Amino acid sequence: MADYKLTYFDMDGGRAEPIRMAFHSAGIAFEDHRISFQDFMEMRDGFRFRCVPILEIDGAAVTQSNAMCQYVGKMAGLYPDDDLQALYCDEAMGAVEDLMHAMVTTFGLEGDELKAAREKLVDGWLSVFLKGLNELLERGGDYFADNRLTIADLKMFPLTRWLMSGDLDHVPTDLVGRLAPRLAEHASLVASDPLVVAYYESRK
Ligand SMILES: N[C@@H](CCC(=O)N[C@@H](CS)C(=O)NCC(=O)O)C(=O)O
Repeated sequence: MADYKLTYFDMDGGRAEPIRMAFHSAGIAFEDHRISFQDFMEMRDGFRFRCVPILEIDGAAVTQSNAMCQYVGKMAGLYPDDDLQALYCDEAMGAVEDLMHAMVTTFGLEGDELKAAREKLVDGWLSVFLKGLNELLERGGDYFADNRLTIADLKMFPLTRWLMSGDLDHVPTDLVGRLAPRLAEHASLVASDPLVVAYYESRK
């Protein structure tokens, strides 16, 4: 078995979370290397694209979280075999990436600047992406692809949970429920999946 080391921020969310859950589900041991923001600033020049997550496989670094999701998702049986279903899975993961990029533009802002940026985000790209992701669920049923839990659901769920948590200033906690009711239901479904429950039990 290869030696896996996944480097990311010390948070139960973000781009590394679906990869951690997939490793856990596959029963594949990996080093869950969690770093502080200060660590990141010191290390970032050594990262190929100056960002995380980084997956090292036998010491060789790989970047791009969706590629990692596909790779580990396949090993965990969480990625569709069927090409069309794989396309649906990838579409959802790509949309989540784009939404994350839109959200990041508001990070680091404070006070009135943050409020204005978040309100613009809520009325603009956040609404667009929530409605679009809701549509993907209307197409796919309860899940994004393959009529079952895949790595795309594991990528979406931590973000939905965050958007509904109240931890993001000026993002109303009922926004997801109002604009994307299927997505809110999806978050509950994924949260109660035995795979996800077992992963968070293992984190206690
Ligand atoms: N396309 C990359 C994007 C990675 C990315 O933007 N990572 C963020 C953390 S979630 C990051 O490292 N941000 C710090 C920075 O850009 O300085 C991927 O999917 O892995």
